[in-house]
Amino acid sequence: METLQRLDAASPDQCRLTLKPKTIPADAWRVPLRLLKYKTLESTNTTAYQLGERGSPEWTVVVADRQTKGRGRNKNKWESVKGGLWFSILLRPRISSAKLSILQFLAANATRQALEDETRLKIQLKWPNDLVTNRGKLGGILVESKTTVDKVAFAVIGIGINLNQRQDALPKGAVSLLRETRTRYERLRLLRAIVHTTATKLDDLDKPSSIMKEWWRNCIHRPFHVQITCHNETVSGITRSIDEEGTLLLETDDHKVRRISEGTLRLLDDQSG
Ligand code: BT5
Repeated sequence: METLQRLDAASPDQCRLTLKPKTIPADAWRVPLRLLKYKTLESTNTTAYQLGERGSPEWTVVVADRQTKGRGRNKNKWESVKGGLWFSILLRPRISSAKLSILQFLAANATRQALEDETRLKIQLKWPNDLVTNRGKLGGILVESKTTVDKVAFAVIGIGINLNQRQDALPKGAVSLLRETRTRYERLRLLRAIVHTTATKLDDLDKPSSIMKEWWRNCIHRPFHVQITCHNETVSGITRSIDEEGTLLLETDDHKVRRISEGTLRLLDDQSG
């Protein structure tokens, strides 16, 4: 509580607490969730990270109606107007920092499954961190962490889902659940489903191969013709598989196998392969 009041005082315009933090009993949420709900934040990941540094317990969840500095990977901007589901889960996983990359895939699996169960819409995954339908990008995941030597002090799983925004409020190439299903969704119900599914799947954190198998099974570009851009290099080919660290195996157009661990992937229209 005190921590939050200090956060509020630090930036009164950006950081307004709209609901008293409360711990919801484990039997209702499967985990002892502490849900902190804000009207406006710069980024739920930033607030969750600050709370992590100040010793907040795991399963502290920060949700905001809108974000003024929502972010994706590599300083990409994440459009976060009112109507979407923007939240971050603070975890303190007992894994080595080398295994952190798996959390992003686990969170993507959990989010995909929870949303599909709730909406009946077919949702797929796009490497490395996107949730998509066949018409565009529905959401994304951003995992940030604090590590000491090879241990993880805490990790923040940031999840952004376009929920009830109309098409004209969405960036280019994006879709919302409203647009895809013509139904409006209750934000906290979906949040709860995603947190619940994440908690269930976390039991398997030490089984990276089953996490990656599930991810690959639901991947939209398996095995399609894609283009991947990383820094100033662009390479195209067929995505053949993904390994236990989330590295993509690409069979390039000139039939070499490349292992790609970061980049932005685009599906090519021809879809050979
Ligand atoms: C992501 O980054 O897809 C991860 C996004 C994570 C957002 C959540 S919201 C809660 C938490 N707090 C934060 O500040 N972040 C997390 P990336 O793969 O880098 O994709 C970013 C790209 O997606 C942008 O460059 C745009 O092209 C596109 N984009 C931006 N906003 C979008 C939106 N609302 N819907 C779909 N695409 C979007």
